[in-house]
Parts: sequence; C-alpha cells; structure tokens
Amino acid sequence: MRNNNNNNNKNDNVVTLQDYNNKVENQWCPGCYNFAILTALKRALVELQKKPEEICLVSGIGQAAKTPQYLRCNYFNGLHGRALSVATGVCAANPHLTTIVTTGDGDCYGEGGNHFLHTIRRNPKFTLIVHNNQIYGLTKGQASPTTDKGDRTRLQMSGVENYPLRPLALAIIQGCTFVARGFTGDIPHLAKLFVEAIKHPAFSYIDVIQPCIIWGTRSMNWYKERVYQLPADFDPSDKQAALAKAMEWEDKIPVGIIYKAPADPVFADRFRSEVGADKLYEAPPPDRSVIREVLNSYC
Ligand SMILES: Cc1ncc(C[n+]2csc(CCOP(=O)(O)OP(=O)(O)O)c2C)c(N)n1
Ligand code: SF4
Ligand SMILES: [Mg+2]
Repeated sequence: MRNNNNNNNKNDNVVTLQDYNNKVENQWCPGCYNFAILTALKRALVELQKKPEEICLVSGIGQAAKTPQYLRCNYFNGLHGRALSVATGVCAANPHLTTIVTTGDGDCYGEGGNHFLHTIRRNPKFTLIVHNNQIYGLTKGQASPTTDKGDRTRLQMSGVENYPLRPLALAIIQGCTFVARGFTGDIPHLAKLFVEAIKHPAFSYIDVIQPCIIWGTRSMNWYKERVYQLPADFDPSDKQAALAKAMEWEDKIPVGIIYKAPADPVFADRFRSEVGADKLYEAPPPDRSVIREVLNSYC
C-alpha cells in the first residue's frame, strides 16, 4: 500500500481541501468528468473532517481507477476487476481506516462483476464509487456492461447487441443497504451523496454518471435532459419503489439515495469474532522464511 504524501505545509487540526492535494501529474483528458468526481470526493472528505492518513482508496485498472493517485492519502491500485477483494482485505485487517473504492463500470461490472455480486453479499464496511461512463475509456472505446443496446462504439460498429446490466437493481436484490446514483453535472449533490455513503455503517454503493467526452456514446447534454433528483417525499426504505427507480433509464434518470435500509453486521466484525483476530493491523508481519516455505510448497 502506498502513501502519496508530499504535502507537509499544514499543522493545524482542521482538514481542508489543500490537505488532499498532491503533485502527481493528472493524465485525464482536459474536461473529463472524472475531475468532477475527484472534486466531490475531496469535498466530502473535508466535510467529514477525515484526515488523509485515515483514508485508504482502492481501485482496479482504467481511467476511473487512476483516481486514488490524485489524492494525497493511502491507496492501493490493484489488478483489473479486483478492487473489491483488496478493499475487503483492507477493512478486515484495519477497520479504523475509511476505505473507499473508486473504479470504472468496466472494472467493476465487467471484469469484476463476480466480485461485485459477492462483495455485496459479504457486506464489508466500505464505500464503492463506480465512475459509470458506459464505456471502456482507457482501452479506447469498447462497449462495457452498461453501454446501451444499439449504441455504436469503435468496436461494436453496428451497435451493441447485448442488453445492458442494471447494477443498481442488482445491488438492491442482493441485499445492499445503501444504493445511490450520482451525476457529475451536479458536484454539490454528488459530494452530499458521498458523505451519506461514507457515513453508512455497512457496504455502501454509488453509481456515478460520468460521460466520457472522447469515447462515450452519450453526451453530457443527453444526460442533463434526463437526469432528475428524487423528490423529497421519495421513501428510500421502500424496496419495491427503489427497484422501480433503479430500473428507470433512457427517458428519465433518477439521482439520489435510491435504497437505504438498516445495516446488517459487517464482514470485518464477523471475521474478527470468528478468528479472534482483533487488531490484526497491529500484528507484526509474518517471518519471510514462513512465507517462502508456503510459496515453495506450490512449486
Ligand atoms: C485482466 C485484464 N483484462 C483487460 C485489461 C485491459 N483493460 C484495462 S482498463 C480496461 C477497461 C476499463 O474500463 P472502465 O473500468 O470502464 O474504466 P474507464 O477507463 O472507462 O474509466 C480494460 C479492458 C487489463 N488491464 N487486465
Ligand atoms: S478517455 Fe474519457 S474517461 Fe478517459 S480521461 Fe478522456 S474523457 Fe475521461
Ligand atoms: Mg468506463
């Protein structure tokens, strides 16, 4: 795990946006809506007065998955599709860290689709933020599981043939107790959703609409014409109503907290009580010779 800490010019106890800035050169296209997610996430962490050393960001591979490198905090940039497994391990080992996964629709719903389903069932205490641009951005424009049927991409030149995944509905059905959709066209609203998700005492999940201005099949204007905030009288504890909202797409796209329920006991607590591994993060690392012996047993 890395700590990209290169900002040491502050010594008071109030956390500010400045605390999360680092000097890593950003590789996203100018105007990419990933910047909106980065800004909203920093604002949320400041709102919660979380210190950078209390945060661990985890990602897989892709444009979205570069996000952890652009905040000054602990991070783990792992294999494609495997962010959720790493994050589960992080919060099992150290439940005092605020663990957040920031990754893409391809990474989370395609390569990592299996982990998406089973992580929800396992219910670890971390927040999953999916930058959903409905495309494989980094690899230059192939359809992802959320690309709409009929949309033409660089690879699917006659239009995508498959039906798109409906990940929010899947999450509700699988028992996720915090399911939301955010929009990069409204950063203050997105930051509020992040705050609520991080405060949720179990696995929380936000799918964020993030148009890719280079390879995406839908423009920001297309989304703006359809996105609406859930009304104040919408009851997110009503599962059937939430499922209906989670399926809404094309003509109207709701954003906000779609489903919220009382949290079940989280994975790390169950895990620690099962194996008696309290304060696992304080345990010394195992002797290298022991690890070598285990590895050699596979040769
Ligand atoms: C095992 C494996 N398969 C494929 C790839 C190639 N690859 C890298 S990123 C990516 C897609 C990323 O799409 P998404 O998660 O939507 O991120 P975006 O770039 O759109 O933000 C793919 C297929 C890889 N790195 N590893
Ligand atoms: S290719 Fe798309 S997702 Fe990637 S940085 Fe550019 S605009 Fe953003
Ligand atoms: Mg994508």
